[in-house]
Formats: sequence, C-alpha cells, structure tokens
Amino acid sequence: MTTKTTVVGQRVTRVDAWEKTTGRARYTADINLPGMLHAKIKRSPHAHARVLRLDTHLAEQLPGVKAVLTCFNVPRKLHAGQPEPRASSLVPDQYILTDTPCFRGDGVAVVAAISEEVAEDALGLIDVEYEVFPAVFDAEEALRDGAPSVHGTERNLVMPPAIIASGNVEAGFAEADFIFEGRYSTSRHIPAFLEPYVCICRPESDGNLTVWSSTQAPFMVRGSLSEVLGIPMSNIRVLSEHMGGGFGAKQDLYQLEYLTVLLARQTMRPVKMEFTRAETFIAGRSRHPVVIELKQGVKRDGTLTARKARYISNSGAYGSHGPGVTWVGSSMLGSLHKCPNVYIEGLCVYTNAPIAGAFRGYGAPQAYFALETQMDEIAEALQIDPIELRLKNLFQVGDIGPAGTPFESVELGECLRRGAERIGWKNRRPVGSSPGTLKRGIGFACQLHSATAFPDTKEVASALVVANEDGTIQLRIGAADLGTGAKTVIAQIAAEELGVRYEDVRVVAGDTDSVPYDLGAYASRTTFIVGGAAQRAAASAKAQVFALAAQKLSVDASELEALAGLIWVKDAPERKTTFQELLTPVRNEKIPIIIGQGEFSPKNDYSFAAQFAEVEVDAETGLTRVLKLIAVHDIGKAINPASAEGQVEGGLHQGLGYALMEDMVVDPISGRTLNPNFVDYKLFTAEDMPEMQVDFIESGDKVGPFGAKGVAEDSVCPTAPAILNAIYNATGVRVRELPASAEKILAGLEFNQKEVRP
Ligand code: SMO
Repeated sequence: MTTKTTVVGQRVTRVDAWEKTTGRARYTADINLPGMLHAKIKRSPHAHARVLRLDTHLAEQLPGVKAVLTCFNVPRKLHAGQPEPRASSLVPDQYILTDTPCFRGDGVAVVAAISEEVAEDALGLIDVEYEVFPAVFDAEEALRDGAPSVHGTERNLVMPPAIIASGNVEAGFAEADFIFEGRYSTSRHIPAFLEPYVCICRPESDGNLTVWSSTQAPFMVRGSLSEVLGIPMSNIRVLSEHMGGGFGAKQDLYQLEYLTVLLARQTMRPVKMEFTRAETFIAGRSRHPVVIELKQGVKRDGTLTARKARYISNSGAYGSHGPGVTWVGSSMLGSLHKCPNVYIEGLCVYTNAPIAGAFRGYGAPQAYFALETQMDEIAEALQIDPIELRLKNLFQVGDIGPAGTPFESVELGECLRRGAERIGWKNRRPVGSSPGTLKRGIGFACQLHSATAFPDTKEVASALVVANEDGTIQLRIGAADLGTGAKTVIAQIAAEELGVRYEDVRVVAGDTDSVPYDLGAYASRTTFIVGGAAQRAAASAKAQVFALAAQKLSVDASELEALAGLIWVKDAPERKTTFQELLTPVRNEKIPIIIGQGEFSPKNDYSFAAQFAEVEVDAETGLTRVLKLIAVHDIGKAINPASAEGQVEGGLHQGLGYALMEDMVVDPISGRTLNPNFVDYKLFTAEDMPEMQVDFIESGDKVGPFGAKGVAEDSVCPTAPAILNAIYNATGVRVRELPASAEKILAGLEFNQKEVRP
C-alpha cells in the first residue's frame, strides 16, 4: 500500500557520496597496519590430485618469510571434534587447505611474509609432489557411470535431486495440442566486481581478533571463523566497511578469512591477503553453467498444460551455494508462467572445474533463459503474439509462487504493456525480414524473483534506532552495503517513519561489534527486510519520543504528528516541539534514553519485470549491437528512484555481457582457466552501453516497508533471453547456448541460407 511520503521516494544524496566521489572512502585493501604481513596461497597446478610430499624448507629460509602453513598442519576438524570440515559457507565439503586438490587452483599451502613479493617468491620455493587423478569438467559427463569421482558421492551429486512437482505432467502432456522440447545451456558468467576478495586479521592486545573482510555477510564470516577455528564468537569482530561490489559471490568464504586468522595468531602480527585478479577469477565463484532440457505442452490457444524439465548445474569442485542455487533455479523453472502440471528435476553436480556459487539471480537467469526462449519459440509456432502468450498464462494475486508463498501483488501484465509501448512492439517486423546487411529486430523476456532466500531459510533482520542527545539518530543495521546504496535507502525508511530529516540519520553497518545480528546482504532482501526491521525500530523509537512530547504538550500521543524533526498537535499546530528540544539534556532532569528495536521476519515476496531489447545484427560478421534496452520493473515502491535505477542499469550491463560475450573458459582437457583477466574475459564498458530506459510500476505491496519489494537480482534475470529473442526476430537465428557470440550467429545464418537454397 502506498502512502504519502516525504523522504521515501526522493532521490536523496547517498550517505557515502562525498567520501566515494573524493576517493577517501576506505576499502579493505586500503587498510595498511604497522607491522602488517602479506599472505599468498600456493595453488594446485592439477585439477584433481593428491599431495604426496610437500617441502616448505627452502621457503621458510627465505628472508622476510614469517610463517608457512600447509594442508598437513592447518586445522582439519571442527573444534568440537566432529570429523566434518566446514571451511565454507554452505556445503561442508571444503578444507582450509587441502591435500586432495579438486580443481586447478585449489590451495595446498600458504605463506606470510613482509611483502607480497617475498610471499610470492616463497611460493616458488615450496616443492610439492602430486599424484594426479583423472578429472571431469562437464556436469553431464560427471553424472555418467564410470566418471571420475570428485568427492565419492553417488553420480557426483552434491545433494539429492531437487524435485519441484505439482499436478500430473503426463496427464498435462496428454491434454496438449502441441509439445515443444529444447535444450538450453549457459556459460560461466563471473561477477567481475572491481574489488577482489580481500581480508585482514589483526590480533589485539586483549587476545581478540579484528577481521576486515570484503563480505556481504559479516556475521556469517564471524560464525564460520568461530566454528571452524574454535574461537569464541565474542573474541572476533568482523568489519565490512566499504565494498567494491559483491553481486552474491561475497556471501561465501574463500579460505583467506581462515588463513589470515591462523597466520595472524601464529605471528602475532596483522596479516593481509588480497587475491590477484587471476585468483579472483580462478578461486572465486562464477554463475553455475547449467544445461536445461525443457519440454512443454500447450493448447492451440497458447494455454500451458504441462512443463517438464531437468536443470543440471555444474557446481565445480565444491558445493558452495550449489544446492540453494539449484533449488531456486529449479523452482523458478517451474514458475514464471501459470502451468497446472509441473515436474522439474534439479541436479547439482560436482566436477573438477573452478567453483560456482551465488551470483545475482541465484539460478534464475539460467532458468529464464531456457523458459523465455522456448516461450518465444512456442509463440512463433502457434502464430500467437509472444506478449499475448505471456498474458494468457499470467499469474494472479493469490497464486502460489516458486518459494511456496502466494503472490501479494502481480504487475507483470502492466510491465509488458508499458514495455511494448516504449519499444514500439506493434511495428515489430516479421522474423528475419529486416532488409540489408544490418538486420534489426526486437524481443523481450519476463522474470519474477523472490526478495528473500528459500526454500529452507527462515528470514529475519534486525535494527536498532538510538537517539543522540541533540535529536539526531543513529541507525544500526546488520547488513553490509555492497556498494548498492543500501545504507542510504534504509536511512530514508527510518527517517520517513520517525519523522526526522534524512540528513539527521547516521547509519552504522558492517561491524559485528556495533550492530544487531543479520543474515547478510544477499538475495534481493536488504531494502525489503532490513528496511522492514529499520521501519519497526523507527516506529518503536518514535513512540518513545511521542510519549515525551505528549507529556510536554499535554495531549495524548495519538494526537501528534512529526515531520523533519518537528512534532506538533494535529489539530493545533501552534502547540509544537522538536526532537532536539525533547532530547537535549536539561540540568537536574533525567536524560531521556531512546532506543528503538525492530525485527522483521516476513514470508517471501515477489517482484516482476519485463525487459525489451532492440538489436542490430551484422549479417556479414554475425556481430550483434544492442541499440536499446527497456526495463519495466514491478518493485512495489522505489524508496530511492535513483538508487533503484542504478541497480537496474547495473543488472542490464551484466545481462548484456551474459547475453553476448562473457564466459570464463575452462580448458576441457587440463581444467585450466584460460581467460582469468579483463583482457581475455571481456566486459562491456560504460561507452559500449546502449540506450537504457528504466521504468517502475509502483503500485505498492502489503508486506515490505512503504510497499517496497526487491529489485537487486531481478534486473539481470531477463536481459539475455530478451536480447536473444531480439536476435531471432532480426535474423531468424535461434541461439540456445549462451553467450550468443558472433561465431554462433554467423553459423546460424549460414545454416539458414543453406536451408532455403538447397
Ligand atoms: S546471489 Mo545473492 O547475494 O543471494
């Protein structure tokens, strides 16, 4: 439900605008401490092997080397004595350092030295002898009988298959007039944040540890350090100040957190480890490469009767977020359009490739690439307008969403109508009819996304609002700000609810010693759920301030209103006071203490979007230029439209790369990552970006703060299928394998030509 607001809905200046634009904002890598050591990991050159012998002798003798740890002397068990390693955020299958490397780049030893250069030199002096094992890099191959076993699980599965089922698919196919089948596969897309993984640990004089980490989830890092290393939680403080992006991948651990702590405790000096760009590629997390076999049954009029699919996800060497991503991806694959009979099987498979993990969209971009491509194929075959096909199978409020909870608001139809209007859908040319060499076409795709995690996360966020004695406000929230502007948006929510000026709210975040617990800044949750907690904390603080005002003005608190720090009696505005006046200490009077506490534990809520693309494909080279991207998002309410637009534009940029270009290539023989740098892994630059139009449907929602739903992940989800559908419209070439490179399009054009001229 939307209400009239004065701070919410405004394009206020970000809380960190000045420090960021002047370059003064301190990121983790900017921190340099006296006596600080630098650490580097020795990584396996084999994709699958066992360490037979490891000699650190020479490395230890190198001047400047202060500590060397290996897979044979780092902790391998939980402190409580359980045999399970748990040096990762989700699947307990990874050691801090391993004697059986499972991908080319797995860590076997670590060095701390007086400089990065000395540490690097020392790595070269560590002599390791390996027994090399057969390796497998492709998920479908890994599933086959006789495939090399990565962790000894059945069929190399990370978890039992995820099954999403409703109705009766066989009956649904029997009812269908037509059946469509296709196979769709996606690339190894990487988050490409500018700030690499970096962590610093400083041992404090009181025995405590201060850890600076570029993480989306400071409490997760604290919890895992405590659990794996057996250090009481209260002895660890994790700080995540400014971050240069996370995109989901920084809600995991990268061994450097444990290693900096171990090395700092051993040397009693601060230790920093910063991954190189190459390490950030190789030992970071990518989007899961997924193969989707999709079969759908439809009536002649376009009504879906059945959907059956397999979602095969390549997790790489470890599980990481694979199970969650596979569940979410499979659930999304069973959703988006109303279909009464669904059966989806999601397989998450170990291979000896680099590790895949959480990355903006969390399994959904792969699912929507398959679904929205096939919907385009169905529309064409049935000669139905693709927009009509979506509208015919549209969810309604109250239908059950992929997370098992009902939709509270659904504006996808309106997203489609507005997007169609803006792109000029009614002038769309028939497929492949664009004259000349430069072929133009338009296309679109839809998405829905859940703001919070599922299936088995019970979501909660908390916040504290503390009033300063001049009437200004401290807002303490557990979530870190990845750079998205979360702190700004949450401050707006608190200011609006309290009735104070936005400038008078100071946000404290990303410090486990100063803020209440939070699960982390992941999914599309921060505005929705942390905002909800902040709103509740603000409401509680406001009630306390109003009690003081009611006493002072001799009215009932229900008669009061507040705005911009002023408080007045509704029907008699001349009877007024201010936050400042109420909270400023008066001699011989008790100083008022105002602390508002809030928590929010909502069920899942869903946002929707339709994105439209106009492309121009050069029929001689196969090269695609995207001319225009139009993104219409149903986000309930834009708390800060500038910030929400920024989120969507960033998502379009990532989606554009996913569609046309980005792919981290792993050599299928050696498992070597071939392009771990920004020269060979190409990203579109700001200059390359097409015209972007971002439009929001703000019809409100019952659950989130001031009607807001999520926006963060949504924007990357439909971009690739929208662009590839436009490429099809322009050329008649259907690319079912991401990215849609010039080579693939050219091959398609040549194939089509042979087809028509035998
Ligand atoms: S991919 Mo995310 O931060 O759940």
